[in-house]
Amino acid sequence: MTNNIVYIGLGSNIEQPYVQIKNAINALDGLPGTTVIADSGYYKSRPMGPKDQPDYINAVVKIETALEAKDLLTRCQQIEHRQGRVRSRRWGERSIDIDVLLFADQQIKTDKLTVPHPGISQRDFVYLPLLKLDPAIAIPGKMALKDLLHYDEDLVKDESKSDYGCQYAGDIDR
Ligand code: A4P
Ligand code: MG
Repeated sequence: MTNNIVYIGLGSNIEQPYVQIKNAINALDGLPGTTVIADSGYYKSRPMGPKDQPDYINAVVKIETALEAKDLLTRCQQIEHRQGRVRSRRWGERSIDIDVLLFADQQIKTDKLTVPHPGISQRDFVYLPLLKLDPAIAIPGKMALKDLLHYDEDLVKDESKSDYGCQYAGDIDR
């Protein structure tokens, strides 16, 4: 069986976001044939989309998995469901959102799954934690993420001083 390296994005802004993220990471680690190898730590940012909702906590994890992409997505949606995810308005508040950002070097476009996730290079709450885990990471079919962003590497090393909306918010104790 082939194991693939996969990056998963997590976000939460209601019902104890720090706990939601930590619980979702532990749930990912418990999936069949799957191990969480590294996490980015917590990141905090103002909401993208409607402003009348709480700030978000986000994180990215690097996992190794024997699951296929579509099965991993189904498992992620089951974890969302178990953690009380309710689909409300677009870009609205949620207890947990789990997105498959990158799946090895695969490029997938089906009704249910687009990989690489199309929002990576527009969302600082995704690319900052992703670059922290792997500053040289490449987007399959494109180029190095940091080149895609015209990204200043100093900001990755010291995001507490960044001008970006997204700030590092502590280690995940898991
Ligand atoms: N889907 C397709 N590709 C993927 C993929 N790579 N990973 C499909 C996960 N799902 C994928 O998902 C809708 C459908 O996308 C799924 O059925 C799946 O088949 P969803 O989780 O219900 O909704 P969504 O795509 O997450 O869209 P939503 O909820 O409108 O918004 P976003 O884009 O997730 O944004 N602000 C901050 N600061 N931090 C945040 O994390 N998140 C959102 C939600 C808004 N503002 C935010 C944040
Ligand atoms: Mg989602």
